[in-house]
Amino acid sequence: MRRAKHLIQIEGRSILSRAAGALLGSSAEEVVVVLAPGDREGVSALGALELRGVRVVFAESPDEGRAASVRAGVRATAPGAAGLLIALADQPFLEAADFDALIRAFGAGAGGIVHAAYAGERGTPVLFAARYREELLALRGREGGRVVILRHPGEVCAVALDPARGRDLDRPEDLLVSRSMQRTLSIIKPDAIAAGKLGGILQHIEDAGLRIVAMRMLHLTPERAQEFYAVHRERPFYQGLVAFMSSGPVVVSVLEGPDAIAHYRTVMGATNPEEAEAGTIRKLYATDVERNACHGSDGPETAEEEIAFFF
Ligand code: RTP
Ligand code: MG
Repeated sequence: MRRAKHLIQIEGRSILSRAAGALLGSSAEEVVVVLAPGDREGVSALGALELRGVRVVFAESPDEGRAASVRAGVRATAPGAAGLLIALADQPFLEAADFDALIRAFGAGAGGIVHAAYAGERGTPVLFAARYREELLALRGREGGRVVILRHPGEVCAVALDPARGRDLDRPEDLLVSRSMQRTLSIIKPDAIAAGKLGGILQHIEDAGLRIVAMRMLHLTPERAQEFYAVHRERPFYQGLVAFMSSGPVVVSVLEGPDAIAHYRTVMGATNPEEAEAGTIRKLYATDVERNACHGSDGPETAEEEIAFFF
């Protein structure tokens, strides 16, 4: 792994921290992170995870290849551990449940070596029974756990995991897509529905490269509209906004795509249609600054809250 790769951020968190956090949430008894010697940035990327029990060790000879990392990690684990699960920082989308699936299969006696499989292909993480400890400690150079797996074909068991979560960041194009993949909440407001613009706006959204991954038509009560727009409680337009948003049906949807949050705000245009750029939804369909056809989340936290509000 290139020196700084584990520091790459996805949605504000390094891939190292994401992977270590998922492991910490699993039923693994201890989590050891192996870093290159002197990798202070790696240590600080882990931040509070260290306080929560993630232990950091440094590879013995960083230039040797992955064997040195495997050895350092194996050496650092408790000698009494029943198994050793080897995971990589560059699979930042795996979740605690994925690691648990391997641990469960191992606990159920599926085999002495349990590895992830993605669409039938062998992949990482891999869980080795404690009896392979010495073989792992004997790895040298660029050898990895694979060498041990190939030596014991009869002991190997595969656990199928979702390829989307198991994808790694070896290819730069994966990174470009995954780094910015986001979800945002859209509301097509009562004015646009009443004017028969729902179909046009949805088409506009899809043509802009946003994928509609969930959708529902509903009629907000004044109470729900108040709650949704609670941040604007003190604003002079609040009462009018609540009355408008509960005046007729709306269509709420979850949009997904690269940089979906900012991208959808651009596609919508400025709050006030008079200031909106040509070709934006609000320029095309909004009536005025209040009856402005659509809503889109304004940041990652609000997107998460607003999606949970409706779905
Ligand atoms: P939204 O939240 O709906 O996506 O719109 P926004 O971020 O562009 O605008 P925001 O400032 O959050 O305002 C929320 C909604 O309140 C109505 N509004 N009325 N009468 C007014 O001056 C006024 N200003 C805002 C609009 O419906 C706006 O979208
Ligand atoms: Mg807003």
